[in-house]
Amino acid sequence: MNLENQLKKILDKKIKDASNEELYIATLKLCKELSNKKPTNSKDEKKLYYISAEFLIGKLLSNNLINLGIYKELKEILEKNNKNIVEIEEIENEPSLGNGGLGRLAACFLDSIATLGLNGDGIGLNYHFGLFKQTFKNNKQTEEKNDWISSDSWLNKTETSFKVDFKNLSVTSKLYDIDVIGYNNNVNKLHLFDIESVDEKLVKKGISFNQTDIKKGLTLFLYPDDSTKEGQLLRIYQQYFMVSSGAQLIIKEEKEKGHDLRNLDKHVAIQINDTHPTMVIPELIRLLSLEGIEMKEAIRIVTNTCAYTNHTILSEALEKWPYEYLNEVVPQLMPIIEALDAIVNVKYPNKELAIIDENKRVHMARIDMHFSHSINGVAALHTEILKNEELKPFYEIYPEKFNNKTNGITFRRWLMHANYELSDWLDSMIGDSWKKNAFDLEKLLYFYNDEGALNAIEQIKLNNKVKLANYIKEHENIDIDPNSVFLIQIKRLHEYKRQQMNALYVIHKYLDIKSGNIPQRPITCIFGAKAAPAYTMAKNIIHLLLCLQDLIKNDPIVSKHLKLVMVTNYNVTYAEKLIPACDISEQISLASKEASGTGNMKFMLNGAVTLGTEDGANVEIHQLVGDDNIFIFGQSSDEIIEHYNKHDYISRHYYEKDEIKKLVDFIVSDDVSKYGDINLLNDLRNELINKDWFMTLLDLQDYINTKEYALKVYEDRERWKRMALVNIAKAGYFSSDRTIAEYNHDIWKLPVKN
Ligand code: 26Q
Repeated sequence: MNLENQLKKILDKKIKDASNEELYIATLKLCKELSNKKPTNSKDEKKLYYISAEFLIGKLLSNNLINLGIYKELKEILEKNNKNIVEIEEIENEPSLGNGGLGRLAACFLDSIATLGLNGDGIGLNYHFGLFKQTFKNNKQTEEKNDWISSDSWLNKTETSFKVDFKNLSVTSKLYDIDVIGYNNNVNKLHLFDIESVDEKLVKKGISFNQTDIKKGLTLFLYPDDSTKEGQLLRIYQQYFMVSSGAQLIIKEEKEKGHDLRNLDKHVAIQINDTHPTMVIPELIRLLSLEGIEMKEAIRIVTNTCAYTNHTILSEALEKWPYEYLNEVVPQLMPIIEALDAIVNVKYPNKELAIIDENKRVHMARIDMHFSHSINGVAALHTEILKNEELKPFYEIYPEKFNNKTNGITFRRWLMHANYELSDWLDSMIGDSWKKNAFDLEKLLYFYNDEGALNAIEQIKLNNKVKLANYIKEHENIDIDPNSVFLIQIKRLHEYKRQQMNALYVIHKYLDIKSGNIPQRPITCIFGAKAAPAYTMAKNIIHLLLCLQDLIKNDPIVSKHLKLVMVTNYNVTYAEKLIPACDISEQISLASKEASGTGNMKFMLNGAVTLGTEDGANVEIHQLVGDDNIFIFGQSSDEIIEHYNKHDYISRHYYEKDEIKKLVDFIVSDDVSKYGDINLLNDLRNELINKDWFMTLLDLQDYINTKEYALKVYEDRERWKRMALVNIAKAGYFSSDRTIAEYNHDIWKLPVKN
């Protein structure tokens, strides 16, 4: 049956008579039907389980249509009936199952694992209200529950269910699956566990709820506030619930395949995405012991099965749970954690390596490093810093375990879907082999001096800017000029990412315009960021951005030349609109602090030029595009690490320098504070002057100078178009297909088909 008839059959009416809602549901059902007919992997193959607290998958409709190979055909059928696929896509709620880079990486990885035909499923949790929905009131961030699950969703209820025991209670886990459809390939699963007894009514106002009601509340939110003991215990409940359900699923599947659990490491690979799923190690050891395997042997099997990815070097993000908290929730794991600690202590009597420290805190990453066979960082620089600085004592004892896997992104979502105009144009110029072999994008270099090609790149960018301007008008009620230059910083709000430095640039530009220096072309600075609800300084930075947005909007002179837009509730869907429209990609973290970044790769792929520090994967972008196609500023990671070691950075010294003082003081001027809360602005200013742990003022002048230079180069349109072309052409390395092929070759060793 052809596609049109299939759709009509599900709809049970004519396409032209159906509403967008009806068409969305019908298309969703159609995808599920087609997905069911796709091949799954053979039962005997080795299988990967990618365990992660986050899977920031984004909307799935268009992605699934693309990967099923029917997007274009369906779009045409709908058009013929006067329907617009973009409007139908809007019906879908974006799943709120992640927070930032780590979660989006997990989603890109699932796409690539399925696309490469590898046998690998994801394991995570089905958070009913996800992270949170961000709104702004009085120029401050407020949080609301994100009620994303609708009656017709991609979640498929299964019959699979497990009992998960805690110290004082037991819960039943229920498994929901989402199909992960590979691009022209087979189908894997994202397994999301939920508690049977979940009760959404527990949440009364905003995102607050009784955190001690585990039976009702365990799967309500991702990263519930952990500023209290109850909050921390809830996180432990969540983590154990995830890994215990996951471990039981793995063992069940192995038994069904008739595999001997003593050969688990031959049949199964487990990737532990940061430390949140670490308890899977002691839990699997416990379960194997219950199956009659001797403890020592169980430890060997689990170590050979598990591999750990580190995503951060910020010490506050490395999880350390008080022994007593773990004991209060999962006492059954404690003898195992004690035994692992004892093994380590005997072999390596070095406090830095101990799992349980002198303050009786359990270092989760240390469990991972001792009892898995692979430890990887997520960009070349990051892995080097892990080896030589942060995890040095571990590198010394386990050099063979350390390896680098530079992150990647799926080009299906971040080019074919988000920027179909560029994608189609690339097909017409260089063929479509890049969709399976991303390095083929380099063929574009052939057109380096081709005026027609360069103009096409510029025109596509302009079209995307017009689309974004319309979207921002509709969603934020702010007018932006598509002919202005778009500078975009979109990522979680964190001091190390230095959105505050960008805000200080905006102040610089504001004052410059006020004093009569009119920029050659209007400048549009766009931000998108959520702050963790308990992270006060991050919220203060958002407050400053929103106040500046108002200040500029209400200034009839300045607003002709400068705009600041802080988009509301930045998420994957918003990123898909912002990234294709960007001219200058802001990647301005303090060198050594951003493990990799993946937004930087998405921008590059879409023809934006990076303005950044030598941090994370920016280093590799720089190497690929060369000095002429990127704007680098700021001190190097070696210099920064030295400042930390010598304690020689004193922000006040930088503050005292003339222009910087003026910019920092402007934060608390009447001009700004009339739009907000002077106390919050004061706190932010004081932080910058007296502490500035992430060295904003150190790099500020260099940042301002480099940004001014980038804006000047932007006016050399011929040069800029070539820069955009080189960035697109060199982005192939950042395909997550390449990353996943490396994980598989070095760590998982699953059979590769075709
Ligand atoms: C830790 C302790 C207690 C509570 C929460 C956490 C916690 C939560 C989330 C720690 C870390 C995260 C998320 C980290 C993350 O997203 N890291 C990003 O991972 C990306 C993919 O590798 C990198 O590109 C980014 O550089 C890195 O910041």
